[in-house]
Amino acid sequence: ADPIKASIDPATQQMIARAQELGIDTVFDRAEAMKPCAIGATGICCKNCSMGPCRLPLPKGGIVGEDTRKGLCGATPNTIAARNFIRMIAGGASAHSDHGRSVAEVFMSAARKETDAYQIKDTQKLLAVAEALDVATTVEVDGETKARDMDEIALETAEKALNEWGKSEGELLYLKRAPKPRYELWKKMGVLPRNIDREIVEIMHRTHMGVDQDYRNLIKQGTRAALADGWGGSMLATDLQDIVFGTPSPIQSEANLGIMKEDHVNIIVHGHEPVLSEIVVAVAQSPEMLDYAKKKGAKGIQLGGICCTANEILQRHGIPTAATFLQQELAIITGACDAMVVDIQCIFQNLANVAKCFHTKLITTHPIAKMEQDNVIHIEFDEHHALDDAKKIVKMAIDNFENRKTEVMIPRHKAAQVAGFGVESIEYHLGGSFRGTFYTLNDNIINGRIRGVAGVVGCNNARTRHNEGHITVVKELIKNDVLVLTTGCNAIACAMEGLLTPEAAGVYCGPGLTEVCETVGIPPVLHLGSCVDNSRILLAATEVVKAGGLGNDLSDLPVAGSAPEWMSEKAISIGHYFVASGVYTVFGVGLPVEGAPVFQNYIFNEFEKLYGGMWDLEIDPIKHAHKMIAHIDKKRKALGI
Ligand code: BF8
Repeated sequence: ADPIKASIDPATQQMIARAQELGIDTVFDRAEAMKPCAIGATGICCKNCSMGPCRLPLPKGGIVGEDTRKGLCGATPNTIAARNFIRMIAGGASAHSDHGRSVAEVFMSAARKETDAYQIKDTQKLLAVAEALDVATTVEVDGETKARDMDEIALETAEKALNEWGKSEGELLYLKRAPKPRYELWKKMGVLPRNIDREIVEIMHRTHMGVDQDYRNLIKQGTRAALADGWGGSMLATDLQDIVFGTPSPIQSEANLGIMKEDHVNIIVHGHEPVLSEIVVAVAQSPEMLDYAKKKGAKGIQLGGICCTANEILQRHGIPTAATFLQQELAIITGACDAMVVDIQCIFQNLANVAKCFHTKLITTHPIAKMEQDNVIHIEFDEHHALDDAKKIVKMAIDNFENRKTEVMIPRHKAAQVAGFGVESIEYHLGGSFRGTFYTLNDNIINGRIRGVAGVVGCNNARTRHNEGHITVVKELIKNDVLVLTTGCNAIACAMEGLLTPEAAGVYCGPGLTEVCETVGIPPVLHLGSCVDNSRILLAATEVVKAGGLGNDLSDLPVAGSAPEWMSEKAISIGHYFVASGVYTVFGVGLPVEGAPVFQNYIFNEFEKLYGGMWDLEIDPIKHAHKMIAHIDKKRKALGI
């Protein structure tokens, strides 16, 4: 691959060239060598039974007259694309929600006081979550209302939370956190999720050969499962992590491969669940381990994160971000990565092959995510002996410092960032002291200084130039006075580009947004965390509705969503719960619905009439941003502002 064509980031370009010099292939090379299947990429390959795969390509020149394409069973392109689409939602929703379940289990052990490693850190958040889960926070004693014992609240909250995955009747309790008209709409549409696991299982059933054959009914189940992700599994993951690890608040740090240090032991944590990385952070910063590292000839221990683990430990501890999704192999190719510790999701299997060329210890830690290569070490992490596991891992990295064999080459590039935003800190910075929560933000939207708010999120994708879509879309939005909320790998890309600093306002923003950012001292792009933390965007938007003056429902707001470089099934689930929550959502790269025009039209256009939000696809990043701005303007006009 040509390094310049592969990425806009100089550190990445430098490291791709380095990999080539060393004869190591990376995702960028593999993307050139293997082209995607055009039929699969457009959503019209059905491999749900072994009479197929049935491939139904669009005829050259498009459909003329009736669309007669069908699979062996008669499945139409719409049925096939809808089935594939909601199976992606099932994959994504299960990834977020199973992560949430692990956190709920850790929260339960903390509530039961079964572990030394985890405690209840944020009792404020615990009380808020308890309330949302219908857990009493007060008791009546002799006719007097008193605060209920915190341990009791924690225990009951943990039980109620865990119940959300598999309760036998009722509906998800968090749905009522949405604005009332939104909840009522979901009810009317028949899409209120019953429990998290059930909606995912039902997708697998309905998409089995010969079950649901109506694309409208299929996507309805997709909507239910996606809502169970956004307003269920993901939101619970975020909330319970905040309770156990602390709610983030603005914090300074740095981003890009240049955060690694040649004279330090470099430990890279990569994946998604903060359950392990939180403890690794604590252990790596302990005097005992620092002394040990110094004894072994290192100046200290440098921690760095990749993917959403990076976002989690950045938000809560200011640990610098080493890399986006597509740079993961490059972190090892620096020759300075003494250990890479991975848990779940977004981890390349090829890391093991790259690690073989270096001294790097690649450590898997999760029982559901192992690798077949024999140079990979598996240290299974368990919340009941979390500290011992973390010590073992950190010590292994330190012991490995002296084994570096290839010449170290760490790119010098890194950028400063301010991260750690959330509903609470937006309220703090953009709230009003008298008029309640999000008043100042609403006021600035109404007076036009802020034209609207965009959630720009999601992955990198080797099918498009690394970070180019992310950065172009975000810069175009802030130039047009749209405040950006970011998560996931978009947040990392923005950090690497220097967009997560208050100073970026004066450089890249339109006059209105510059004024607001400079007055309150915030960056024009607010980092809200990992991909499960997209739930923070839902709740922030709900606070905006509550603060008044901008309509009664999420679909009334001048907001839009975007994932310019998406690749994962999780992104589809997120996109769909944004859409079903009333948000116009644009994806880049391509969507696996293009081969089924009727289904595509249904979720791109008809959906707006049903949910107020709809999907769109735009590969050109400037046009992509302007479609979002046009939607924001349409909503402003409808509000009369
Ligand atoms: O959950 S943005 S590449 S890291 S999937 Fe993966 Fe995509 Fe990055 Fe986090 Ni989200």
